[in-house]
Amino acid sequence: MNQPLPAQALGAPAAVKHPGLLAWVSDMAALCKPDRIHWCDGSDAEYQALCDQMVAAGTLRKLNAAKRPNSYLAWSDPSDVARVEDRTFICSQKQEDAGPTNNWEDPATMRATLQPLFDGCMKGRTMYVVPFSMGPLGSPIAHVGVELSDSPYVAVNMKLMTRMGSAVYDVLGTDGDFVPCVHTVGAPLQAGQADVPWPCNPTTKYIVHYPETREIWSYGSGYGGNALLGKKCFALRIASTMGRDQGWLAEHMLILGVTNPEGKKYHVAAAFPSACGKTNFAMLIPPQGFEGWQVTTIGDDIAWIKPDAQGRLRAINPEAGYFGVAPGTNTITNPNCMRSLERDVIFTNVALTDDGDVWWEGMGEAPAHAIDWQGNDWTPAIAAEKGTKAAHPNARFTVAASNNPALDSAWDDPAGVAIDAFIFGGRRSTTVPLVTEARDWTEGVYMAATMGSETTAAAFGAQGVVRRDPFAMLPFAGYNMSDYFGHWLDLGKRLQQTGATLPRIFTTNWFRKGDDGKFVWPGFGENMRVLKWMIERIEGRASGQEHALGVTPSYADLHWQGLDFSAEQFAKVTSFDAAQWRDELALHQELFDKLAQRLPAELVQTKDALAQRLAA
Ligand code: O2Y
Ligand code: MN
Repeated sequence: MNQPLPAQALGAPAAVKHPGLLAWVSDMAALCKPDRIHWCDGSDAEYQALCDQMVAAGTLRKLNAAKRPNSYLAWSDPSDVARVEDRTFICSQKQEDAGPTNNWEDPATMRATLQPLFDGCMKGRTMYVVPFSMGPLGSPIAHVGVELSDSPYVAVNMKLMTRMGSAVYDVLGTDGDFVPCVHTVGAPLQAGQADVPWPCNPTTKYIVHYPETREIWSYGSGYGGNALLGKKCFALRIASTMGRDQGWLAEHMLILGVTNPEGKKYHVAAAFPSACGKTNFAMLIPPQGFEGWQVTTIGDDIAWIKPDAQGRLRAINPEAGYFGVAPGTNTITNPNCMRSLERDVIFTNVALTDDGDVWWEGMGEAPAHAIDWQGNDWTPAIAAEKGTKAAHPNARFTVAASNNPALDSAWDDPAGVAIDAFIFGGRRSTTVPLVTEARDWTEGVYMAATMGSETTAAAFGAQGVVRRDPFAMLPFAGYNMSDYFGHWLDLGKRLQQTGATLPRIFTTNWFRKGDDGKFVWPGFGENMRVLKWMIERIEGRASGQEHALGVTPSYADLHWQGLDFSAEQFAKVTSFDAAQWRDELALHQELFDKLAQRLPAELVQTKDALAQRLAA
């Protein structure tokens, strides 16, 4: 039996006054058996020292400071490059509470499986104690977590991605709540054994959530969402269950501020599955013809949304940085993002150029020579001959939000921002119009529940298959998806009863293709035209046409200055075909069959009403 270390032997800083936190760290140290414990203070000096240590260990390369100041490049083990959905578990007491879309395991069984894996898992390594706040420190919408990890890469990424450091101990005081997160790369070192640049466990990975006790245990991977436990594990899976129990929402949504030329500001939260241009939308620059309009970023990936005393939904970005996909990002698709990446960045799995900078597919002109993400020579000729990518398709950048030139002035406001509209977007080459407004909350929840996206080769290996991704939360809901729909419906009902005005709900699809197989809608900054229509719908000044699916703009309802886009092209992206929609409804029914056990009756009624309108 492991003996917990006495608190004083843990080396905890004086600021830690929380007996529960000390006891837990002591227990975990006794289990994981690290050689050392390092309590992170979140300082710049600590960040620098950890980066220097990882450069010496070969985990990071320092980039050319003249080209990319204070920036680093990591190459992961080729087996450890993305979130592992098939190794991600929701271990609720009852299987029905995890629902049919999550991997479930009985908590006691899972604990018995993990116990021997974690026993001694940090031998030869340092256990980093990483205190972090998801959201502005002390905000009523924020919550605290503490991650124990044997990866210094995790510690530095957590500094960029969260409010990490000593101030969190003050927020915790002696008895504040925190979500305990334990992470190990699952590669203990025997005495004298040399380390590798990217330790991980090539065969065994577990990303485990215990929603009832609000714990996260992650084993075997050092990459992204598997290891930076504040992000998908806490801010979505655990937080969504907290939201269900406490009456709020944890959503896979970016948050934007939109200010019109009269200076009136609105806030929208938008959910998009992967490969739908979410980061581009989060950093949208209004195009020509939109002088006087301003779009600012509050968050790029996750929103925590709580009703205030007046029943208005207020949102914060629980994160403090961006962990975005590099490939495809360039000065045309996302100029603000490229400016954010000019300095102070950790890149993972992009290519290293001969002048000590980075490159990825879709960044711009290819270098004559580079070292690819696996450490091999790469040239355009090698790429043409062997199809080798310089950067892994899921290569990432980690950068603090403060680097974003379009950062919203209220992004760090503890009170959050009042949400005026929700947007749910998918990637569909046919069937789904450019934009549709829901007539009411229930219809909006139906639209979000049934949203789907065509898979891209980069993401899933097969192309063009429609994958249902309700609310873009399929891999991230920490509980039964049908209960999640019910929670949205109940919250809407409850707020309406208080007399509060609910946010409007819209769906979008930027990805309709013409007969030539090319996208019809120009996308990127031009999405502003749709955003403006939404804002003017909220203000009651834009008209729209009501039809079977909801309300859509006609050609004259959108602002076209600065873009040559004909009424015929517009018809191609907004038209819908009743026969195609009858097929679509059959696919909605497939989803509902899968989720039948606790599916709210309102959604079935909404589907039936839609079917009747389509038949009329
Ligand atoms: O593959 C990973 O570990 C990262 S996944 C990710 C990262 C940032 C934002 N969103 C996502 C996602 O999968 O939705
Ligand atoms: Mn995401």
